[in-house]
Amino acid sequence: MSGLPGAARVVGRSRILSGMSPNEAGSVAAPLPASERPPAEAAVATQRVVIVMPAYNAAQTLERTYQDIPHEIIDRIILVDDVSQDETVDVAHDLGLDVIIHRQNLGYGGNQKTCYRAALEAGADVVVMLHPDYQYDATRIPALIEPILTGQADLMLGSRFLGDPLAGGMPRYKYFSNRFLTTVENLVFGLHLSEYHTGLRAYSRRLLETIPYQLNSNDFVFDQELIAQVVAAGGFKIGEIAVPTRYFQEASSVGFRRSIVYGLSTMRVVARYLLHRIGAVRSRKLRARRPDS
Ligand SMILES: Nc1nc2c(ncn2[C@@H]2O[C@H](COP(=O)(O)OP(=O)(O)OP(=O)(O)O)[C@@H](O)[C@H]2O)c(=O)[nH]1
Ligand SMILES: [Mg+2]
Repeated sequence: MSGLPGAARVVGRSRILSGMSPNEAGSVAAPLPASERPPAEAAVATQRVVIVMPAYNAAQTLERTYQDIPHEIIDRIILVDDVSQDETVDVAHDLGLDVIIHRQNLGYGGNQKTCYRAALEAGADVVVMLHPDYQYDATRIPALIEPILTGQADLMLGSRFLGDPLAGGMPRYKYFSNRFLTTVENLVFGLHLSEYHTGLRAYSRRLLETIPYQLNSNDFVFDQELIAQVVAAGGFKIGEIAVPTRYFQEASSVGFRRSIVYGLSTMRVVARYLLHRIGAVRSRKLRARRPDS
């Protein structure tokens, strides 16, 4: 399958192996003023980086997540609240975030639709999607977005499976089901990613403007549908970097039952992609093409 003409290329393997030290990733040197930088570097520095956080009951973890963000390279942080039952909105306001509040609970995918629309409206060149539950290390954001800023990638994933997910507390059933789904998705999509199920991702503006993510599910499978769309569109480059795994009480609401539903939904996405590729059942969601591909 890897020879499929439309398949996206995986880039960034070398940086994948560049270690996961949060300190190293967090200590990005202060940038020179734009006027003193070489043209390519200045072009990178003028790009707008927007972080979006799809939030649901994140009051306990939001501030910690926020504190790890490398603010010197971020233009804006947008939090979309999906009718949380706790003080998420108050905490977000106290932190000075841009807050959008849903009138009714739409779910994780529905929340991301609002996130990306708002980020594009805010003029983002690069959009980082970060879960506000402190499960993903925000100090890794500079390494995550660099390949997009320099035009080497359109989609970057923060992968826990380039490290040791079990040591970070990932439940064994999630570990094995993630491995299984990732193997199947790699086979069908023709990629060599180490995981597809991470809550730390970054997208180029060009990608978000091309992919009709508005057509996707409002549930957790949204993330998998989006990757299938990116692969189907052809020509977009996908990369990954290592991020540590962190599991703790407030960082995980998806239990065994919901994981089963998620796994089955992911298999359906893969099957739909296959049927679309062989021309048996064309899917509207998978029809978009990268403009210049
Ligand atoms: N909008 C919305 N977001 C939700 C909902 N449930 C969870 N989320 C958000 O989706 C993100 C992922 O959900 P989690 O409960 O953290 O999933 P998880 O158990 O960590 O998933 P694993 O990493 O596979 O263990 C979190 O940042 C939540 O804020 C929901 O009903 N609506
Ligand atoms: Mg979580």
